[in-house]
Amino acid sequence: MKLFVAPTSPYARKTLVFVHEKGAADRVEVVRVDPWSDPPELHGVAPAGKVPALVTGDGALCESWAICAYLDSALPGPALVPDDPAGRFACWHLAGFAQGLMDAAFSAVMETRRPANEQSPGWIARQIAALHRLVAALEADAATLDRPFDLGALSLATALAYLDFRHGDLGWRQVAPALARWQDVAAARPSLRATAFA
Ligand SMILES: N[C@@H](CCC(=O)N[C@@H](CS)C(=O)NCC(=O)O)C(=O)O
Repeated sequence: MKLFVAPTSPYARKTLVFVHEKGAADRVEVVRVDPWSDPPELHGVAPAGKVPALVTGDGALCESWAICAYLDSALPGPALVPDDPAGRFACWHLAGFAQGLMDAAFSAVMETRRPANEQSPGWIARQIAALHRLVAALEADAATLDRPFDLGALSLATALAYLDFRHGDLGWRQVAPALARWQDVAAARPSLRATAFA
């Protein structure tokens, strides 16, 4: 299998962390591309032109959560999407919040990359407001994070690492100390250390 990634993409990093947590890094060929330069090899498998994209014997897959869900059964290693209904709900609940956090954080960064006269301060403020709401909700529920490091947890750890990487100025650690403590433990895992943003 081939996994197209970019070194600063939180969505791509989520899939890389997932592969490492499965203990299956040797089963996936990682192809680094710059999606913003429109590489034909990426467009050939992922017409949307986004990373991550996974090429499998069954065909190509896009969307980080779909790639992880597919890899959970396609790769050996521990199940990272729980089978039991309660565990499964908790996993997808957290994965959804983490995706929202990534979307808000990434979208705010992308807006600042546009030419100055095309940027919308209102749009950036809307994304940052969503980010703060998500961090507050996660902090309020931090006690529930004491659970297996499944797809939901690794998605959250990757999203929070992206906040540290791109939004350190927002001070999320100060307003969410329990979440920050959880993140410090998660960030020390070999899967997170092996996939740092570059
Ligand atoms: N919802 C997608 C988001 C993927 C995404 O936005 N990837 C960015 C990099 S972080 C990208 O490749 N953007 C290129 C583009 O929009 O042209 C996922 O979860 O995989």
